Order: sequence, then C-alpha cells, then structure tokens
Amino acid sequence: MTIAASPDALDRKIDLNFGQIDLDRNGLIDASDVLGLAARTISASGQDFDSPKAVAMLTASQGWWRALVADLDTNRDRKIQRHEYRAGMRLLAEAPGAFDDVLRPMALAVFRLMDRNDDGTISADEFWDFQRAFGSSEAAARFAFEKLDTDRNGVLSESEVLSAFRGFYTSTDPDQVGNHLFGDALN
Ligand SMILES: [Ca+2]
Ligand SMILES: [Ca+2]
Ligand SMILES: [Ca+2]
Repeated sequence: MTIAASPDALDRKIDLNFGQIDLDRNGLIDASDVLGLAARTISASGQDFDSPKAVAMLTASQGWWRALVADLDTNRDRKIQRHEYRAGMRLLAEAPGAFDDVLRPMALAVFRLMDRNDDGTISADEFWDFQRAFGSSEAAARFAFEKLDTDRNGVLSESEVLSAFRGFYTSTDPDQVGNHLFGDALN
C-alpha cells in the first residue's frame, strides 16, 4: 500500500456510501433518506416493522442521524452535503472510539436483521437474501461472503461482521476485507 493510494480508497468508499444513503438522489442526505434506508433494510430482512429487530434498527438509525447532524452538518441546515459527508466521515474514521459510539449500534442491528434464524451467525444464504434486496448480484454477494468469512468456517460471526463494518468505514487500505461489505463497487 502506498501513502498516495490510501486516501483514495477511503474517499471512494465514503462517496459510494453517500450514494447508497441518498435514496432520492437529490445530492443531500436528510432524515428521510436515513429513515428510508432503515425501512429498506428491515424490508430486506423480511421482519415485521414492529418486531424487536426492526425497532432496534430504527432506534440505531435515529442515533446515526443525530450523530450525522451533530458531527457532520457544518452549515447547520439539517442536511448533509457530499462534501460534508466526505470530510466528516474521514474525521470519524480517524477519531478513536467514534466507530464504537456511532456505527457499532447500526452494525449490530444489521447483523441481527440478517440472522433470520437467530443462531448467532450469518449463513451464505442469509447473506445472499439480504444483499439481493439491495441489488447485488449473486456472484458479488458470494464473493463478498468469502472475503468477510475471515476464519473460513462457512458462516459470518458477529465479530467478522463488526470487523467488516469497522474496516469499511475506517480503513484506508484498498485491500481491506471490509471493503466488500457493500458489494463490488470498489473493484
Ligand atoms: Ca437525499
Ligand atoms: Ca443465522
Ligand atoms: Ca466465519
């Protein structure tokens, strides 16, 4: 890894992530985008919206939105522009403890939604069902699963999924396995 290549990998992930959250494609992230993404995630899991897993996801999303407004919305219009997202997410990536405070609750809520049979792990089929709802191809989802299953035991543990989220949001390494969390867009 070269120093010159490092910021690019994180910037590309942050930009990709901005596009995923900006559901109505108006170039801004606002509360309705964040709520819409939570609803889509719950819908992808097949859970009822009043189920405990869905409520946990909505709660985590509200916390995420509050953190975005508090930490990233520099011009205080309760909307996050692309440049605000890029600058703010980079600061978040570099701040010790920020991932645990802001993103870990979301990652855990997503993990529990993916774990349809509640056995504490994500099987390849559970992962594929979920990724398909977000438009990933089966090939991309299977490839990502193999990368994220770092101990190669055929399932994703909670720590493997948390590591993937942490890697996606904080690592400047273009070869970080977490870069595969949201499909193949970086490759
Ligand atoms: Ca938007
Ligand atoms: Ca499972
Ligand atoms: Ca594993």
